[in-house]
Amino acid sequence: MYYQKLKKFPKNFLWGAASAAYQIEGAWNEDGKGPSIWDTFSKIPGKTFHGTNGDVAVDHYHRYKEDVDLMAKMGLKAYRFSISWSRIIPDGDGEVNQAGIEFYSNLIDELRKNKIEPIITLYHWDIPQASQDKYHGWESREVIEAFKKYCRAVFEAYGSRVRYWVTFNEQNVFTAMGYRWASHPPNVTDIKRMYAANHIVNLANAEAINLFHQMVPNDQIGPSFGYGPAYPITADPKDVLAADNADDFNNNWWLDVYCRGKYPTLVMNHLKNLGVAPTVTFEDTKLLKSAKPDFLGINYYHGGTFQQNQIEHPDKGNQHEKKISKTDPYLMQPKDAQAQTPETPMFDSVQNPYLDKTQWGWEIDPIGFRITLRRVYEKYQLPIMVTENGLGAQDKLEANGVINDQYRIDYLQTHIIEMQRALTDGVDILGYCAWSFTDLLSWLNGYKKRYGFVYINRNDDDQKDLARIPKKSFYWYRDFIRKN
Ligand code: BGP
Repeated sequence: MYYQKLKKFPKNFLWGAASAAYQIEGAWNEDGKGPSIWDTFSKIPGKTFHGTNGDVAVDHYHRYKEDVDLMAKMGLKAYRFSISWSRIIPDGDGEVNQAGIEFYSNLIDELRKNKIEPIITLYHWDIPQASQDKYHGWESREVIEAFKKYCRAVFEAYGSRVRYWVTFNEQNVFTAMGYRWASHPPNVTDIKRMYAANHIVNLANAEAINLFHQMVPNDQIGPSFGYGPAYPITADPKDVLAADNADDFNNNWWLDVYCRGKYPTLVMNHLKNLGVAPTVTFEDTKLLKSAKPDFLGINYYHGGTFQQNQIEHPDKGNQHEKKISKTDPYLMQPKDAQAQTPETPMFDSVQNPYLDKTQWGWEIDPIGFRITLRRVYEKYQLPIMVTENGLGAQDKLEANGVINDQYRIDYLQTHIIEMQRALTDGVDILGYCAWSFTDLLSWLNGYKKRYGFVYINRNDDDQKDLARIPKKSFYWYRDFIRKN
């Protein structure tokens, strides 16, 4: 690559960290909160790692002041968190729960007092159980009105104090995990239902954006997408085509709808041929086209590498090692069950021989981050907010109270440099939220897989004292933010 002097991050760049309600709050049934689908699902035996759940999580609900205090000590400029819908409207579409409104109101005030920009996610996977029961959750159009009612309540309560809003977190992940693999609620394995629910979420996303623009005209809103660049394993045009197909199925299928109000032709045709395409009315298309996000949230962990499918091309033999993981939500083929992925004859997911992996087998690919930012920006021309990026690892609390997570520092540093290269290339980036601020509950990996700058003294079967202990990466990020 030719030599380029790196552009400086702008003064108002939002150096942040992120979290999600179910993964940190706890207090699952306190102060009027109703149960969400995760409260129910995590209690089905065998569904989560060692039966872990978010009943207590890291008790952020009771310790938010201590947590914000640590954020301030770190010099954080932004904090992304999600609102639990069933704390605001416990039964999904009935009365607003004032105690719920108050909790986030206090959190926002605490953040603002410390000059930390709140970034709110409206939906990080936890629809009220009541809406699931009453409307079949995202499978029914009626849920859109309920979602709008919840949005209206929080835009009204916090609109004047919060400038950045995320509609849906990783729609690609929660629909696939929830409806294809049954590894998330609502525990379904039916791709026709998955594509139908996904379409309803698209409509809800568009309605939320339009409502926001009416109610909070000067601030910004957009979805957060779990993006992975698609690489072909070789220069064989058949592999290149496979990677193109994967890109369409894994990325464009959502991003085109968010940014252009239209499903990509190839995937739509394929789904129609398979008889699993969603029903899209004329009115739907009008709505999707009318909603314009102000920015795109990108969650980046890793990409995917693809080869021509072995069923379609048996002559090729199986040269490349297939990728299979039961707990990686970014994998199109987490289980070797072709029946559940009738779309995938168009591509096979394989290991990338050039990349190292995390303890959980996720590829570590900082350059893929630059590729991500450039591809997405060039294609959709929207400012990008990096809403998640980070390393899950088994951290060790040493006898002297130190957590030496140099590997996390290395991970973040290499990714941030690639982000700076993308910025230098010309990508408009608003901020970077590392996943996560404190350690928290990993949906399917319990409390063992840690991401935080702050260690939480608990494990899967023992809540211990939930003490907050800054890791080495905490001080590294603090110094990094100061310098930048
Ligand atoms: C993203 C989610 C986060 C978080 C992260 C790490 O998909 O938006 O909520 O969980 O992935 O995933 P995991 O905990 O499975 O390692």
